[in-house]
Amino acid sequence: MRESGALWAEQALTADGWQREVRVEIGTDGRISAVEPGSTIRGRRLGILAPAPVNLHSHAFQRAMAGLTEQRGPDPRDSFWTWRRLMYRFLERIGPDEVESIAAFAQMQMLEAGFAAVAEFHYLHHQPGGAPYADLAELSNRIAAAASQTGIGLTLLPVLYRHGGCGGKALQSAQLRFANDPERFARLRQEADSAVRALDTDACTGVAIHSLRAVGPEDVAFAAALAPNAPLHIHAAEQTAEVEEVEACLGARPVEWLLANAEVDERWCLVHATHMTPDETAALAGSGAVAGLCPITEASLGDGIFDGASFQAHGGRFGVGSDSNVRISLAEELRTLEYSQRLRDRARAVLARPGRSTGRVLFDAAARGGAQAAMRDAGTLAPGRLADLVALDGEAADLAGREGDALLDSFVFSGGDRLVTDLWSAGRHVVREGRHVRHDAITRRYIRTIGRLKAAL
Ligand code: NGQ
Ligand code: ZN
Repeated sequence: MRESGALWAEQALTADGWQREVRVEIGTDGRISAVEPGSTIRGRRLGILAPAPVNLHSHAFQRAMAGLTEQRGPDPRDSFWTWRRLMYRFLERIGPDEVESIAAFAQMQMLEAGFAAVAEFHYLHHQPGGAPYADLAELSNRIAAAASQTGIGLTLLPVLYRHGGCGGKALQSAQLRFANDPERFARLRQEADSAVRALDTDACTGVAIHSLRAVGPEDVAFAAALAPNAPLHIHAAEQTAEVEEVEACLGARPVEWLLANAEVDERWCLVHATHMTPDETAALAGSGAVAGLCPITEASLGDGIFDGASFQAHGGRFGVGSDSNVRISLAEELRTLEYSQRLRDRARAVLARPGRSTGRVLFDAAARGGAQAAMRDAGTLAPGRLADLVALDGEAADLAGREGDALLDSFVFSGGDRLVTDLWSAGRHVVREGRHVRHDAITRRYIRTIGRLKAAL
């Protein structure tokens, strides 16, 4: 899928801002080798070219239950926790083939939406009942196999999960598939890393801690030491009940506890960070860590609203993730984030800055924050960086007459996914004319998988 050679774009968002008539050269190593504004047309002609962000948080398998959790159950109040029960029940039916097929489909949709890469927060490790597969890293390997079919840039995050709740609570039966002691987790991670290394050189393996509910305080230090230079992700402060549970157990709120007890720095991504006090917001922003926002899922699950305005005022870094994959759309993640701020503050253009429109601020943050969270040498269109590039249709009515930042505003707030024509992930040209190069085969296999899952219900 790798394609070296020249691209030419009418307008491109480069490291030096918007430029016109830009020739971009992709080297055989999947990196950008030249960026030359004001060039005559040569190579593949494109409309608008921009760095393609990383999707910094995904649970691929959840894509297959999209649309199946929107009824009211017997509980008086449907919630994140009732959704989680359904998710656990769905999980019981998922084996290696399903993981691979669903992950390939989800990754394909990510690429078609304009994401070049994904940080897969992977916690489904074992067979139903908890016995390991013959190959301990079987399901991690299936995520890697999906990435080799789709060409997405993979940062695999095997997840450490030990307990059913704070204070070492027993695992529920569905959670047995997630659980490892530290020794086995280290082995699993290493085996998964071999599969990831067999992909292209831009792929990498990090570490994740499911949450402060699912591990003990000592496990946080263990996970951080396991791969000291790799990305480190954790779910934190998504639900108020979670904040209360952690506070009761550890004597501090999740983000507060992490900032005081773990060396939270640039390698960390705190996923959600929805419920923070003003002090936590300022301190997390100052740590250099990325807040991993998943606005569509956070809305879907009724989590609450991240305080983007104040996090941004403190210089906080953030990116976006599709998390539950109920809907896979870069533009819609960014739009949902901004709209949540507007609805709360009864204001407009909340995340815009002087001289930078809302769409531009959101897009820049997602590109830089996502690359940092995935430790991917991307996020800006400049020589030497990975060729993670998204092209938008310069002929589309939604972009007619638009220039510079207004192009991104029209992408985020108006045109959305249908504007994506091409996508390169580390030089792999995987989306052409709006479709993934293996769209039909991956889709057919996914539909067969869903058919099997339905028959088993
Ligand atoms: C997950 N998802 O691990 O898939 C979680 C739900 C939990 C989100 N937090 C389970 N969106 O947090 O315990
Ligand atoms: Zn998650």
